[in-house]
Amino acid sequence: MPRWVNRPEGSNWGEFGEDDQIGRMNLLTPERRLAAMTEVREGVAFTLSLPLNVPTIPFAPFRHPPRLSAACDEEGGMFNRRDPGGDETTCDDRVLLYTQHSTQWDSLAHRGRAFDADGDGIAELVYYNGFRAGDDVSGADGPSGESCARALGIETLATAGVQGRGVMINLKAAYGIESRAVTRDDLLRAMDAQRVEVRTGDFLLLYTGVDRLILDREARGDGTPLATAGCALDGRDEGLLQWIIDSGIVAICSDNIAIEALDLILSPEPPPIRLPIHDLCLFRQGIFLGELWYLERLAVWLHKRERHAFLLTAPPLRLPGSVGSPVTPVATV
Ligand code: UVW
Repeated sequence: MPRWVNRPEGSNWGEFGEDDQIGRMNLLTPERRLAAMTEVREGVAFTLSLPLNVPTIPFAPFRHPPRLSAACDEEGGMFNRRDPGGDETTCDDRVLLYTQHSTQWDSLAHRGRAFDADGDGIAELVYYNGFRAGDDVSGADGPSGESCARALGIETLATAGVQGRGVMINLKAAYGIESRAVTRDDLLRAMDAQRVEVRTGDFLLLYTGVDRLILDREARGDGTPLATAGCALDGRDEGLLQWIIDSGIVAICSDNIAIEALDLILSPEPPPIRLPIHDLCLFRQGIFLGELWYLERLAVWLHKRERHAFLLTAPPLRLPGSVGSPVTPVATV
């Protein structure tokens, strides 16, 4: 039995099964993965993550750089001393990690909304495919310290084999680094100019140039308003939402903070749906979002060669119950 009687308009709930937890990632078939391998022509690899310890981004002041420290042994002592009676030594460490501080994946447990899934006139908080806040996504520490998603956690992505065809649209080359909410027409114009072909099963990467602003921010010390810099998708454009639905893409990733323009959430009177791209992708369609990726070097390399496709390998941590994960993606061209 599905977990819902009503499903939201524009959603694909149930289409991959009533218990499905990976959404559009189901479209990444063995055949499509094989086809992605043909995009590797030179064997050059690009690491697409920022350092995990970039300074706190002002828009998300509750997410902090990792706090790394030495692990203790059973007696509470530190490692890195000579083994008793031997010549060897060991060093271990531990980390307090905000999973969505730097380069990251959002799982489908990251954003849901109030919706009358039962058809009883009462809007409850639900996530993709009707999984419930509380029962399925607790938002609290579990008894053994595990948090926070009993369903839809990032391990569902980790075990889905995150490797396929990546395709980049270079929005910085098309529109510069000024703040711009990118509509469907803007996107299609850029794709046309760059001869980008998006296929079912693709990971869509949007390069905006915000990664460089993040990396240079401390050196410049100029308080660059990262939340509104560069291009970001315009979630108010219904045509763009429909394009995402029709495209067959399995994920959208970008070097900016949130993939989408943040005008609504930053406005003095925000509407009920403040992050419409998150709503469409994570809640209605099961399309994964990758934020704060480091795309600059790959974008420059592709642009020079008038290429746009590559093999992308980007598994998150297999951390059961986590709603997000750091990731160190690799693009091979
Ligand atoms: C924002 O910060 C708006 O996005 P996310 O929570 O997905 O990182």
